[in-house]
Amino acid sequence: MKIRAVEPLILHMPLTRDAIADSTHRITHWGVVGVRLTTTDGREGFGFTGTHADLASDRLIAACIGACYAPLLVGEDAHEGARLARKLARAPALQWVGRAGITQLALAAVDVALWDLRAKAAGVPLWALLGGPVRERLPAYDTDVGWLSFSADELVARCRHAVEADGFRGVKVKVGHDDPAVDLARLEAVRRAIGPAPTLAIDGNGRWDLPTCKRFCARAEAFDVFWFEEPMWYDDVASHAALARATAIPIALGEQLYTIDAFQSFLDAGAVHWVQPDVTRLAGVTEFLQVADAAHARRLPVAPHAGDMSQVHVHLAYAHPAAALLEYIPWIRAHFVEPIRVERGEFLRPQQPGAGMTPTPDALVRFARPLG
Ligand code: 0YR
Ligand code: MG
Repeated sequence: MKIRAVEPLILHMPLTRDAIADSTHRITHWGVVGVRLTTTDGREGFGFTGTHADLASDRLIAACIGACYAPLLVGEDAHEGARLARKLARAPALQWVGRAGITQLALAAVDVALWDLRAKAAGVPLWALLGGPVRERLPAYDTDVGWLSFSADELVARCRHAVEADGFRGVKVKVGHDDPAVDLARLEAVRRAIGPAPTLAIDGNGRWDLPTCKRFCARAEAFDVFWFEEPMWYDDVASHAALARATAIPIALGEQLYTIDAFQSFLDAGAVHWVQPDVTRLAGVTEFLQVADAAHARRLPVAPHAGDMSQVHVHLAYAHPAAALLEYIPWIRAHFVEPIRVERGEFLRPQQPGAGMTPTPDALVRFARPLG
């Protein structure tokens, strides 16, 4: 299964609503930026990272794939997964300029595409190639009901609908207003509306500082918060460790961490309880599995972050024993050959061979943006 061609791709897929915001970002499209690998025996493997559809930086990721990773891949046998992963991750020139940011997002996409090729060649879904399933059911939690851009009334109505009508066992609500009292009032209203049983997680997207988080958590504990995700700046291990000691609310993070080393720092410091690796920001499936194993070794649960809108993570979560639940955001599912599906609050297990990242032929044309 020799790699013949490496073709970078930029797809900008519109959200299923006009725009959404968290404490830090406001977006209208999801950026699906990555690669199509073609083999000499005619197979195609797809892998993508996830972005906020900023064309200028998306072009840097695509250019990195085309200029830096393609020469390392062409002519290689895609079956030699471990050797290739090491070759890509340790390429001297890229090690010098990379290990995070643009180069790592590019590597994530390439690694996923290689796994996609291998699963397709084996004729099985990725979860089966990885030895799964390890579980019968995979609960979903709904992120798409909790945006900061929703009014309090809309937020409450959507959360109630998610648990009462759609059968989700949990929701996630964004926090991070300038005045945390606004968030406390929104949380109180959501908890009152959904009742005591559903899980209620919150996500700060890194906006607040330690004193703000300590005061906020002392009051938020009354609403039985399932986890507080990215309460503070993404790389700040010491502050997260301090907050973890100060509050009964579990800490979740990982969507902005690029390496297993970064995860180890948080794990060593006792600064994270819910581990949230993202296959689109780590070095793909390869490093995702390493992080999930590291979490598992500490008996900590994994809840992957959906930079891939869970198209790949649904496979990984069905195959890894530490993965306890998975984020659901349905914006772009319709544009993949096998869309993720949630019924009565649980992800269905994918059935088609591959890693789940093959866009529909229509999506490949309709959402393509020029590479330069
Ligand atoms: C929108 N999920 C997240 C989205 C999401 C962000 O900016 O990208 O909220 O990545 O935090 O848990
Ligand atoms: Mg988040």
